[in-house]
Amino acid sequence: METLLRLAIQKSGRLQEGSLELLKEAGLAVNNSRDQLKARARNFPVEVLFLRDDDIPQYVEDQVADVGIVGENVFLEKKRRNHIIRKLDFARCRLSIAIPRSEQYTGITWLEGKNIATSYPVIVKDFLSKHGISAGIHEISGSVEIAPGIGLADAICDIVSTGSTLLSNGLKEVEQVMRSEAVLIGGSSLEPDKQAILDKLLFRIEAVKSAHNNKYILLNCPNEAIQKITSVIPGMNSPTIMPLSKPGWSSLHSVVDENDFWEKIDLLKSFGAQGILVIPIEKMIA
Ligand code: PRT
Ligand code: ZN
Repeated sequence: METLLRLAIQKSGRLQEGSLELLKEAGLAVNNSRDQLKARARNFPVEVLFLRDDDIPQYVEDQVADVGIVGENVFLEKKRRNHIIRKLDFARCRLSIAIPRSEQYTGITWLEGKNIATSYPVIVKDFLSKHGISAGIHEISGSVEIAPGIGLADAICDIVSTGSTLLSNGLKEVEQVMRSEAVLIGGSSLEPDKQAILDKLLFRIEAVKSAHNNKYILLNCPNEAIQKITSVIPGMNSPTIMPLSKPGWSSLHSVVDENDFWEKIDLLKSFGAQGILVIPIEKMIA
């Protein structure tokens, strides 16, 4: 029987789209019709299991799944025998403590002796004990943000993304407990043929992620500026330079990191670059 790497992803919710999108960009054709529990990629030895995110760390520990995609917050909360294989750079959010806007927050000691409602009791307990605070923790599984309003708790600890849920519930964020993003987790070590499939998948994920972080850049510049410009955008190896039909001018092609993109553009302009074109890269293999 053919060896398959079993990858658990969220069945429905905030991680599902990003997980499927990543697999698609990595070239895996996965059918996802509603109500199915698993799907075999048509062109890659991976079987995708669709599960509730909270259950994924356990399934990975029990080797029902070989690897899984969850939020870092869930990974930390579940404290299973899992490790992070790779951060995946989507579903970014933070886990924060929030209190009613009308309260005056005096620092972390404000929380001493208070009641905190959360779906993340393990993480909150760790955070409080790290700061020497003792507070009651009230575990609830959903709609945590309404707890202070109905008198269930003095504070909450929940996922924040834009902050609009807190705002519309009259709460303000006072402590950031952790930052989170989607992560690929694994359990115990894999048999060699599964590890080989995982390595192949990771290679593809790497190509997809570096493509997202880089742009292809084309520009025209006077020949005197080529050296200076090359020092700013050296590219993967070195830029491609082609003469323009206009004497003394060249066209230069390279790759630029998305993160310091705008600063570099300003610099390139000051060196005399013109006609700058920036194009997304589909895949990038160093
Ligand atoms: O059904 P299942 O158990 O699988 O899903 P779930 O309901 O437990 O999880 P889901 O789909 O809501 O979230 C899955 C993961 O997405 C979380 O564990 C986080 O790692 C990540 N994530 C990213 C978020 C958010 N952004 C987010 N905004 N998870 C939840 N929220 C919620 C938050 O709980 C709050 O209610 O959105 C609200 C806050 O959003 P803002 O934009 O108003 O601040
Ligand atoms: Zn969940």
